[in-house]
Amino acid sequence: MSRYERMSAKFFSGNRKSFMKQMVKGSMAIFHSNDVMPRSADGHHPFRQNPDFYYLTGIDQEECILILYPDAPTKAQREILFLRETNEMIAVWEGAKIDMKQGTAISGIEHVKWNDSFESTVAHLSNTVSSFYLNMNENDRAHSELETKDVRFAKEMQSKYPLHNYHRSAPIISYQRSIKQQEEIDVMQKACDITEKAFRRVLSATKPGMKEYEVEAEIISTFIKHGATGHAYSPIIASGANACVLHYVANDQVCRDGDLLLMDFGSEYACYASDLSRTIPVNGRFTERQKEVYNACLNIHNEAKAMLSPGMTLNEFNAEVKSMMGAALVDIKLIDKKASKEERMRLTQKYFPHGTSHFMGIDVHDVGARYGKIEENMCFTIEPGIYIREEGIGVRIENDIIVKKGKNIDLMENIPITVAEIEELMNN
Ligand SMILES: [Mn+2]
Repeated sequence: MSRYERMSAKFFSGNRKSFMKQMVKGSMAIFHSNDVMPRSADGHHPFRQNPDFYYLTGIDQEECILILYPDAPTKAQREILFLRETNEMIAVWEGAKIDMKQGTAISGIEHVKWNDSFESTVAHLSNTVSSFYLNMNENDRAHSELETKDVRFAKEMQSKYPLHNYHRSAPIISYQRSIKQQEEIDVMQKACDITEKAFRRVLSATKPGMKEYEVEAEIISTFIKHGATGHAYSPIIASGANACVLHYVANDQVCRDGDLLLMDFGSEYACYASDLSRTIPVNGRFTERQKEVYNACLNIHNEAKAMLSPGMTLNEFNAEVKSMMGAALVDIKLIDKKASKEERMRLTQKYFPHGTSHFMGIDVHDVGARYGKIEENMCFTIEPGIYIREEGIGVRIENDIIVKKGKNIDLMENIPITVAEIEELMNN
């Protein structure tokens, strides 16, 4: 059972095949499910599958393991999936887990075993391989005190098999995941469409005097109603000057008449993210100044969207948008025309202190090479913002884009974005 329409076993098989093609001879790769993260007492946080494990298997369940061994002695040992067996206790408290037949149907892996035979299987095959590929979260923005399943496992393997060679899976699979296939684009489109529904709901529900969390409630209710797992990340619902706090997630203030409301939220569907930012007037009408700032940001958004293309690096692209923003900030009188180049850069950074784009996919800040060249079918957000603390104005406008050699695909092109569209929908 699954809340979402499953992706095809063919997709997951293809991902494994591509990965195996890049392994060195005589090696075995091992991937794990994520830990179930403890909360407090006997509670735990909602389970979130390891993105690489999901990408290779489609199995959205804890305590599962994958072995890839392309030149194994027998065909049955080339791909082995280990699942958590349902016992009487699990059946009563949690319900049935994925069984072997379902495991094959979901992943396309013929050879499925229970996870209690994993260690003996590795021991049995270990003397036929010279190296292991192990996985780790190598996201360059990650920082955590916690030791993940992958790190614990790597230490365990290295102490058990100290004479084998070890390779990192992350560089291979990160690159694979950064190039989106049609089936992934379809799923992300679905996530974006659910996000659109929530935004339209917000446009008709928002009124002066509402609490920010009441707006948040409209969003999550729409997400769940349409089959999303929930939020792809903590939603930001920031009215007035709160919008100038980039990661504001308290969402507990009153939306006041005359203020803008900046929202950054996205549904997660079938383990894939969407990521939207919109800024609307709480009372349904932008003031002249708000309109001026909003349209400056929207122009940059549109120009950046058209400019993003294969061949440039993400850093080059971000730098280019920054300089476009510098000019826009002169137009809306936040930077003096005669300011020196250094002064202009300093002030641009003050009013637009973040990058324009990040990779998106299974994770909202997805894997991808910051210093590599942008390629066709990579997915990025485009999210310029202008934050004027002294005026209590913060604007960010964000869509999700698939890079194409010709015109890019905007997965959010149907989501209202102009001043006229937003005002009309808020007032009818
Ligand atoms: Mn984003």
